[in-house]
Amino acid sequence: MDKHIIKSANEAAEKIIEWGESHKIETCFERAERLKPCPIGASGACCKVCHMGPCRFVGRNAEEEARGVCGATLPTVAARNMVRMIAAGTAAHSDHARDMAFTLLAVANGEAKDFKITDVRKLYRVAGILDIEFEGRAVNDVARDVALRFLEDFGRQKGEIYYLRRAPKKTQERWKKWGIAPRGIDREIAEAMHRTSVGVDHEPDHLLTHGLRTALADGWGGCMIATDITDILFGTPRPVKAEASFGIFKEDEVNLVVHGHEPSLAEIIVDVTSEPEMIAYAQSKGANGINLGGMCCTANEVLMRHGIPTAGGFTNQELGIMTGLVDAITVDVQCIMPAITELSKKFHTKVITTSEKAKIPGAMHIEYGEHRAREIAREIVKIAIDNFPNRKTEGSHITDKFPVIAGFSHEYIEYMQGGRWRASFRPLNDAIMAGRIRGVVGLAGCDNPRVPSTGIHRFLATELIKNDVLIVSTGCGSAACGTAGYLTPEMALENAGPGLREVCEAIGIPPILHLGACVDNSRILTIASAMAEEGGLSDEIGGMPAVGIAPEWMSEKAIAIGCYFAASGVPVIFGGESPIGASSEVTRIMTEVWWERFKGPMHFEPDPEKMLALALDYIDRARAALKLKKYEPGKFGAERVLLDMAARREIEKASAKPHIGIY
Ligand code: NFS
Repeated sequence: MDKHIIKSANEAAEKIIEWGESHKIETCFERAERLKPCPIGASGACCKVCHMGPCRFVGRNAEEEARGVCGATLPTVAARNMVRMIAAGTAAHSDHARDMAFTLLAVANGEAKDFKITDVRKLYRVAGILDIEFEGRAVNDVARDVALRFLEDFGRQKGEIYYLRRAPKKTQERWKKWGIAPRGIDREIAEAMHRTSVGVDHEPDHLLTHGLRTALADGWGGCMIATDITDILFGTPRPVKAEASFGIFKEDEVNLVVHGHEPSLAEIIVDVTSEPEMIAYAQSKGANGINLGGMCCTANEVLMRHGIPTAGGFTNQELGIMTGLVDAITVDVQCIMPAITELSKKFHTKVITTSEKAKIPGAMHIEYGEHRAREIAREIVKIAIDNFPNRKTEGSHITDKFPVIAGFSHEYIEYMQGGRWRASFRPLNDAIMAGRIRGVVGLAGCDNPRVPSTGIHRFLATELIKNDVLIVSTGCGSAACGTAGYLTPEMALENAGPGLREVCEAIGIPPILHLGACVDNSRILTIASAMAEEGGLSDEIGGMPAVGIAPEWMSEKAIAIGCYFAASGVPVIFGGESPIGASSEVTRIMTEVWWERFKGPMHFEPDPEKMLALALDYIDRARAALKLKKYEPGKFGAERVLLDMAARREIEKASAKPHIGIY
């Protein structure tokens, strides 16, 4: 390629891509350039659920006239494709959650000696929600009951998954009315696959309604279970300082990267890298220490709980290896580019797969099992150390890195608004009511090489906070912000609108709150439910001045997440060309019909400016419907005084009655 095309909005990433081009090293950016998406499949107009096809629905009147060999119409096919994406995304999160439930069970049964229950308070809180007696009982007995109850959610055939009860009553009523309360997680996924197989469900709305039921099993099932068990086992996050971008890799230390999604092995690796014997071993090989870094959602998990630095999100995984500084990278499941094994051969990096579910040709495989977690972690760390002397000098060494504040669990967000004894969402609701905060946006989902990667996240992040919108971010949305230096309180001073800035300064928080991994989008559901319960805004999730945006999504998991937000009542905007764009009927159902039924339409909008305008419009329309003060920058209504830390400590000292909250 003679002319370099901007492929990432991140300057450090761009430097590595350019270096790669000059060394004839290919990345997802070149592949995206070369492989144009098939326009038929990309818009949902290709059916390949049987072997009479694939049938392609093309032509000017395809929506009305085109038929597959079986007679299926384009809206049926587009709806089926969408439902299959939801099912796959739900399966991914929920299988992750299942493994977390088995780990919790193994810990409770004393079969995973390297782990313990770290957050007993959270265990009790969860037990309380699940109607499990916890007072006066041994912690492991409670944990066993919690794990077994969660496991019931996967195989239940009738009834409802437990956590639906955490949603506001009115939201639950809507789910019942439209028949989308999920019964069991596995059942909904299996039924989605059944209904979308050849010759079964053909009515687009009927199909998509089951899609929403499956998505709710993801949000209020798989994702929420994964979040809660991870907090119970490894601790509920609270603010922590760390660093992001490629400059986190150290020239004089062993660099080991944890990449993927399941947090258990990564947790033990964090521990093992600080064992004195391991450090001494690294020194014996000429390194000054062991430096652990993260990628994608495993990065978010260990960043949130331990301040382990992140090299970034999805599109950074190849670029990280191209620094030439990564001695080993462990991967488990989800969002791992198989390209990294070929790429690693050009460097000295060892790629290690660890999940029994996932192998990659060309990688070493060391299978993880929770019963011997530490032993496996030590084996992996040793491989990285042994590989340190093989490090070649080539590579695109980058020094850029940015400070990051992460660790905003929903429990901490509650705590920061009133302290341990008065934790609540009152100040946030009040700030929204008074117009200091215009609304809340969940900025989530992947980064994508088909756009200047991370660029739309960055654009929306800056524009939204300028417009006094508080951002809660997760997954690679957080990584995109973190590697751009946006996850700091200073960001509020420099860029936030006057109202949001005041709130951030009073509480001492950044205007973009990093909530964790993609499964932690469940924290946003919990926050929205708490805001509804607090009063003064909407009494259900629907109707809140809140929007979910995944501007650079690429994964089926993102689709499942978007749909569970929509079904819960949050308007959702996804970037890129619409994967159901070929059917105006399916587009109408997902926007107009879902809006009427759930107050949660789902849009696909490739233009970043239009995404921003649409999000602000939803927020302003929700404010008007709630009869809140019209948003005007710098002009606020009356509200309570926000408490700063000192005032909160005074109240805590004076208060005799503990709040039942977790902190
Ligand atoms: Ni989410 Fe995490 Fe990133 Fe997208 Fe992949 S890492 S689970 S799917 S790419 S945000």
